[in-house]
Amino acid sequence: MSENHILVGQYDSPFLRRVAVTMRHYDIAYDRQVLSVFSNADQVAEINPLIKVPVLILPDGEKIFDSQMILDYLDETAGPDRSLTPAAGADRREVLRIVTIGWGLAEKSVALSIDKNMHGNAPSLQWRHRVRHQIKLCLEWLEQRVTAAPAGGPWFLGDRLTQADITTAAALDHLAFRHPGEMGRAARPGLSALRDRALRLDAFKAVPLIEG
Ligand SMILES: N[C@@H](CCC(=O)N[C@@H](CS)C(=O)NCC(=O)O)C(=O)O
Repeated sequence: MSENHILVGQYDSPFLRRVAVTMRHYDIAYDRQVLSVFSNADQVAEINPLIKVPVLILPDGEKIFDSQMILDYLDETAGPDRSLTPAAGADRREVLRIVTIGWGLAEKSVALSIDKNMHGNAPSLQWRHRVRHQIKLCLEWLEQRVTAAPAGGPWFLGDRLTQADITTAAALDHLAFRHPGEMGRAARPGLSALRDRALRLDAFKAVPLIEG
């Protein structure tokens, strides 16, 4: 058993990355178990029957699956004064609303990668078209939200950094790296600025998308 938390998975997962950035932000130390869901599938299956990452293993051996469940645990551990998710009310609903779309954007970006890597011989063009359309609509929605931020930002909630910013930046960085053609960078100045700003945070710099 480890004294530290153990984070299972690779930083190129936008789901794992938002968890790792959040742990850095909260100063919660962790060790890594760097496993790929494809090339180390049997080992990941022993940890999570869904063969998915991230998984967080607590110092007492308890496992938490799914990035949103892990964030819930981390917010509780950090406490209400430091939590990146507001405790109640309209701010909480707005952050969770943006997190849901940012998290969904990450899911669609990963789906497009799996499609390109695994369905190359038998692509479903109709399905791919649908995912690309979902990505475009999520980007438009997020751009509108960040442009309407209180006092012009710099974050979704104005001057307060929240999980909405971290999740969205992790999703945008995955999309920009894996599928640059989908970003429409020039047409999304608000999101480009948000991503650039987030990547300059120490917590993000410590968690590079591509390791080594
Ligand atoms: N809802 C999950 C999604 C996690 C997820 O899909 N992770 C990818 C890696 S980026 C994965 O494990 N894929 C393997 C699979 O779905 O079979 C979360 O937010 O943690």
